[in-house]
Amino acid sequence: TLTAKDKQTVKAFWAKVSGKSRTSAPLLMLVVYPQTKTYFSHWQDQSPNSPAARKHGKTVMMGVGDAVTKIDDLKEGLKELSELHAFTLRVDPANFKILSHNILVVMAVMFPTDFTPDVHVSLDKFLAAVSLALAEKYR
Ligand code: HNI
Repeated sequence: TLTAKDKQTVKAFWAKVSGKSRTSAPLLMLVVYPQTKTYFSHWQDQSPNSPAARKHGKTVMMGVGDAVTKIDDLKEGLKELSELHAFTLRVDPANFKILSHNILVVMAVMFPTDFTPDVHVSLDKFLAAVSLALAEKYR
């Protein structure tokens, strides 16, 4: 579970980096884990750098930012987003782990100074909690 210190660490880190790293993690996911592209077959341009991919990357990272504001009750806060991914989009929840990993990698590379061991641990825990909340409606 996320401690008060984890929450504080995640909020402070996100406040610093949000806006500067809008699309990179979802794009990296499409490149490094090409199987995740199956969910985006409706895009005309399948390259990870296409306008649709960039726009979606931004949407997802805004979603993570929104989750930061709901950090005290992620299950309730992400209920509708979970329903969307479970029933409408039918995204395999294993992909949430893949995306979380890519977010950590991108943050570590882009913000090596701010990405301290404390931030690494707290952000990892937060993303796991977000993934769990998003997977909530699958059962
Ligand atoms: Ni996800 C749409 C947030 C992980 C596939 N996703 C969204 C939207 C948000 C969002 C916000 C837009 C909702 C709307 O239109 O109302 N997605 C998130 C978050 C995570 C996540 C916060 C995890 C941290 N999504 C994933 C993963 C996949 C994924 C891992 C697949 C690999 N998402 C989608 C697809 C859509 C989507 C597909 C619809 C896109 C479209 O073009 O219609």
